[in-house]
Amino acid sequence: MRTKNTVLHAALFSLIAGIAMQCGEAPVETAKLTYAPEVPPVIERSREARVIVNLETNEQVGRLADGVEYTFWTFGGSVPGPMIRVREGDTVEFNLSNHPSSKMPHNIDLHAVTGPGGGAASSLTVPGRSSKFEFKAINAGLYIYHCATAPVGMHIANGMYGLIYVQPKDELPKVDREYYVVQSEFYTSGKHGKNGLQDFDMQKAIDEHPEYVVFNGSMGSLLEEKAIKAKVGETVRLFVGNGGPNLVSSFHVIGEIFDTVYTEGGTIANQKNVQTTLIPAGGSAIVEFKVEAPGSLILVDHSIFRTFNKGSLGMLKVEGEENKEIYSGKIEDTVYLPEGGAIQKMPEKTAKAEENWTKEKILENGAQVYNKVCKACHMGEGQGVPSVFPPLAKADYLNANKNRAIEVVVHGLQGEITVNGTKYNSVMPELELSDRDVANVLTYVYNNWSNAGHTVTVDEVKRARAKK
Ligand code: HEC
Ligand SMILES: [Cu+2]
Repeated sequence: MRTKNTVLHAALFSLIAGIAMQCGEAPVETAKLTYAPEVPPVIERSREARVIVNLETNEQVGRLADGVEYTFWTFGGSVPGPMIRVREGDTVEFNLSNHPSSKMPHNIDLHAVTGPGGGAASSLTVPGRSSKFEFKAINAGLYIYHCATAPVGMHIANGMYGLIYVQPKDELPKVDREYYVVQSEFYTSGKHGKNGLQDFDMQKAIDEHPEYVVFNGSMGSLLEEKAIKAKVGETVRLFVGNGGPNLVSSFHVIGEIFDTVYTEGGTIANQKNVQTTLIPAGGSAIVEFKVEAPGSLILVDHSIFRTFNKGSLGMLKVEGEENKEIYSGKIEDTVYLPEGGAIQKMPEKTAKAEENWTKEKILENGAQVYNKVCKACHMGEGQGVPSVFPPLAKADYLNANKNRAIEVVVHGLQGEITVNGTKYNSVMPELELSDRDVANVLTYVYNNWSNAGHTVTVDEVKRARAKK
C-alpha cells in the first residue's frame, strides 16, 4: 500500500538517482542479441554498464535436415540460442521467460557467471513464468550457456545452448568480420537421413552415438546461400562454441591456418599458426585468420566421418582477386607413369591370350578386383553401408537385370535407386577397369552372397560400354 510518505520517498529517490546518473552512475542498456552466424556489435563504451538481457525459452518443431524434423527446445526460438555480448565488469540483469506453450520447465546456466549453477539455481522457470537474477561479469572470455534442468543431458541434446561473450576491458584487436558458430549433436530415433519428425533417443545419447553432428543447429546451416562471407585481404574472427552434449570438436577450416587461437575461449592469444583446435563439450574457442585468396573455405569437425556422414560441414566464401603468390591453382596436369608406364594400359594382346579363362580363374581374379576396387564402398561381404552404399549381397537391383548392372560398373551411376526396399541417392564413380576385369568382378559378385549365379562375358561388357 502506498502512503503519501512513500510516494515522497520515491520522488526523492528518483531525483537522487537522476543526479547520481549524471555524476557517473552506470548507464543502463538492453543487450542486442543476435542469431547465428551473426555476432552482436563490438561494445564501444569504456565504462561499466548495467545490461538487461531478455531471453525466452520455447519448444518448437523445426528442420534438422532436408525432410527431417525435430522438436527443438530452444533459447530464443533458435539453435543455438542467440549470442549475448557484454563487457567485463558489467552488471547483467537477466530475465528468463518460459513461453506458456512449453511443456517443460527450463533454466539457464551461463558459464560466465560466478555463482550457484551459473544462474541455474535462480532461474528455474515453469511455462508461462519469468525469472530475474543478476550477476557481475567479472571474468572476460567466451562462454557457453545452456539449460540445466533435469534431465540436463536431454535439455542440452534438444538444442538448449548458446554463447555469451564477455568482452575484455581491453577488447581483442579489431577485425573485419566476426561470426558465431556452435557445433552440437542430435540423437534421433531414426537413422541419419530418415525422413519425418524424429524423436529423441535416450539410449543413443547415453551411448554417445549421434545420428547428426552439425553447426548452428541443422545440416546445411552454413552452406550455399547461407555460407558466411569475407573478401580477400580481410581478417575474420570466429567465435566457436561446442554445445555437445557429448562430443569434443576437432575444429578445422580446410584451406586456412588459424593465425591466432584463444584456446578454450580464454582472452590470451596463446597460440599462433594452428591447423585444428580442440573445443571441449561445454567449451569454446576464438580463432582468427586473414583470408588471402578467393575460394571456398570449409568448416569441419576433423573427426571426419562426422563431417561427411553426419553433417558438421560449413562454408566461408571468400571473394576477390586471385593471389597467385599465395596459391597458384592447378598449374599442370600431366600423365604420371610409374615404372616406365608398363601398367598404363591393359594390353590387347594379353587380353586375347587370356580369352579362355576357366571359371576358377575368373572367380579368383574377380575376387582380387573386388577387394581392390569395390570393397571400399560395398564392403567385404557385399553388405554395403546403410543409406550410403547399397548392398551387392542378395541385392534385388543387381539380380534383376544383368545388363543394367554391367552398365553401372562401366559408366558409373548417380541418382535415386531402390535396393532391397531402401532408397539410395548417391554417386558411384566411373571406374577405370578393363572389360576383362569388369566381366570377372561381376561374375564373382553374381556367384557369391546368395546372388543369381550369372556369368558375365567380355563381349557383354563391350556391348554395355558401347551403349553410352
Ligand atoms: C566409391 C564408392 C564405390 C565403389 C568403389 C563402387 N561402388 Fe558400386 N555403387 C556405389 C554407390 C554410391 C552406388 C549407388 C549409386 C546411386 O545411388 O545411384 C553403387 C551402386 C552399385 C550397383 C547397383 C546397385 C546395387 O546394389 O545393385 C552395383 C551393381 C554396383 N554398385 C557394383 C559395383 C562394383 C562391382 C564395384 C567394383 C568394381 C563398385 N560398385 C564400386 C559406390 C561405389
Ligand atoms: Cu531446458
